Amino acid sequence: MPTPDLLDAEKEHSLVLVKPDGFARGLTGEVLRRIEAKGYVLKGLKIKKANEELLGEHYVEHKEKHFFKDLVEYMSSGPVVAIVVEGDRVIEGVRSLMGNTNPTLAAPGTIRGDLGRDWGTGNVENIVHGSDSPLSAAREIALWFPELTYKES
Ligand code: D4T
Repeated sequence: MPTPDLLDAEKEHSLVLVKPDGFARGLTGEVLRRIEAKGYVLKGLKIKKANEELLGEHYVEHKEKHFFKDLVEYMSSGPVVAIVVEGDRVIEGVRSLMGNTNPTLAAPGTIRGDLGRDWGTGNVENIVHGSDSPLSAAREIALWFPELTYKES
């Protein structure tokens, strides 16, 4: 069995997803380019077709929301690219790069503002996800990258 990759527990990480719309539109490279150009470091990267179980865990805070079923359907409609990103204040930094959740309202200059729009599907197709807190990041990295473990530096 291969040795698991190690993450430095002293450093901050965010779990980023290029969502099915972003992947299908060929925007994975553009998302990665912006994250790397900002100076963050990629520590894990994979293409994965998420199932309902994984997405139920990932979006556990939204389980009771009216949009949950449609959200899971959209997120499982095609492959996503899951990325572990490292850097000081990377969680805030990635969310700043992403912009407002609603791509119609997201500011120009952000990923969602420059590349996203409402496609009339009824879903918020907003290209990317980024963890919203250190606690969420740890939970989400464990879900999407169970093979990654933390080392103390
Ligand atoms: P994620 O979690 O995907 O990075 O998005 P945000 O952090 O920007 O936004 P969120 O948690 O509030 O929403 C999660 C996810 O649900 C979709 N959504 C959201 C939706 O389909 N309808 C809605 O009304 C809202 C608020 C979009 C993102």
